[in-house]
Amino acid sequence: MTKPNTAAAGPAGRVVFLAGRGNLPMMEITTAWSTAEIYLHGAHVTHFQRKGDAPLLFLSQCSRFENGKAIRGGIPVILPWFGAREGLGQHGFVRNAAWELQEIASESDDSVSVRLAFSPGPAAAMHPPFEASYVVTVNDQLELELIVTNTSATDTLVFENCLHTYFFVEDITAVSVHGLKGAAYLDKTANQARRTETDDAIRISSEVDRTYLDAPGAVEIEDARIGRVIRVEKENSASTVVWNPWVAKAQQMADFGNEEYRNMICVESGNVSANRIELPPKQTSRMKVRLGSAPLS
Ligand code: TA6
Repeated sequence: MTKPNTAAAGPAGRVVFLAGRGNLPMMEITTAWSTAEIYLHGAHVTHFQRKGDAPLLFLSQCSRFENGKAIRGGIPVILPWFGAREGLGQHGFVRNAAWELQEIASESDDSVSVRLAFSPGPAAAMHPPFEASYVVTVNDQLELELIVTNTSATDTLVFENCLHTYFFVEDITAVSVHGLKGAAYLDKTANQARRTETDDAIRISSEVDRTYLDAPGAVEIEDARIGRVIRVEKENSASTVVWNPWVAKAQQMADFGNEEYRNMICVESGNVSANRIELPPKQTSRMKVRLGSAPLS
């Protein structure tokens, strides 16, 4: 294991520490298959790209990179709640906070793993006590594991988690999302109306903001323009959220370009709403997400 704050060079994997956008500390990871970028701010993965492939993740050209603000794009880590909370920030507080680098492992197969830990600050003080760590493993895929421990000796920790992944697409009108047929979902564009997915292939031609519940299965994003299929595999994630802001919402977001809705789709993996987690005292919850891509056959 390499101590933090040094460039790690494994058999072929490499981690370099840089001052990223907004001068925020970030790690640039190179493997035989791919490159990735992770900011300590929010433990935010902002880039993953397999050699010869288009970037897997979307990152807004208008994103802010400043403490206390969420980065727009990449993979926001959402904890300990999803969505709005009266008088509190949306999507919890860990995505706006600095995480600590705990260790870097460069495996013999050229994978590079980075483990980060959430260091509770003032924002966490008003919330029941928990510890969180996040392991990002980079090879020809991107594997993410979000680990939450209830540090209370007496109380159950009720929380939501979500890896709010923004995927890059060439043209949203040539994209379809597969794997959610038959799942119940809450439609945020219709005041959280409860509906059932009837389509094998979900296509986007207006704002879509759906929380699919009891949906633990893999989801695929087919991009006909790039000619690739992105596969999202999950362990211990019962919810999938599909979001594209479309025109009006895109214009309302200061940290998102008016036309950028054409080049992104969020397919988010977590445990939200009725799938929230109730974690007994001193217990640990682990959620794993694996992101890969292949040519569209
Ligand atoms: O995951 C979908 C969603 O909840 C949308 O409703 C929209 O609010 C999006 O998250 C982005 O939220 P943010 O707080 O990052 O602007």
